[in-house]
Amino acid sequence: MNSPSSRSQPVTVVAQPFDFSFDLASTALVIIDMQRDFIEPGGFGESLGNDVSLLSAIVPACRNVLAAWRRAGGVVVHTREAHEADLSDCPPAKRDRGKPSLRIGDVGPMGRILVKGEPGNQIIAELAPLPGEIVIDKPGKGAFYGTALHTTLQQLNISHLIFMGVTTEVCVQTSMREANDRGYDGLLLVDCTESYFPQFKTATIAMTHAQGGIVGWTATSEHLLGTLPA
Ligand code: C5J
Repeated sequence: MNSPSSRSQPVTVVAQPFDFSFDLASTALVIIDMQRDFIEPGGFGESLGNDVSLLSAIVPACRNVLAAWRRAGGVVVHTREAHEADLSDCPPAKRDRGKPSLRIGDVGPMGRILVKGEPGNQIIAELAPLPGEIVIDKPGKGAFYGTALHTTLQQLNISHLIFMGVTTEVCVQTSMREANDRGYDGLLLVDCTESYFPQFKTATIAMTHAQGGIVGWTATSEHLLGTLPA
């Protein structure tokens, strides 16, 4: 990890709708819900009838960014969509929505669906959190709803967020919008996010950077990596 003094140079990423500038010391990499429940067969994603193989395609790109960000000494936040074992934080409306073959809390091949501590609720091995990295268990789609994320980021003087993860139009977009409303500048890495519906990913990217970046910025991981130490 680099020393804090080498982390204070502002850098600029080629992005849409215009360049995104950030200072590593005040920027966090936020990795949304790269958990087995969404990416591997037998989890929540598949129980809703989705083809989960689409999502695993982004893992190598996410891994590259995470490795480079760690080398640079940047703050890393991992989130998981995760409920208490007694489901006290899961409204019946959420549990019943979509009539999934396995509902939240039901026992599936990877343990109880979207329940804290279960095998399926763990972040995939390729992106597993390191000691000291922030892990946020979130009961909603957005990373700020019902969590300490905003307080934690404020304590670290973080003002800029770089987003990766799944799914683009659900938890990633919701989190970016929540961040935007709280005053953060957010950048979405387009090759490090995926949806079960390719057209929804395309639409989310477009609506994020439309109207002068009404939700935030979008860029490729290649452009971000070009700004980080090799
Ligand atoms: C969904 C998520 N799609 N992480 N969760 O239910 O996007």
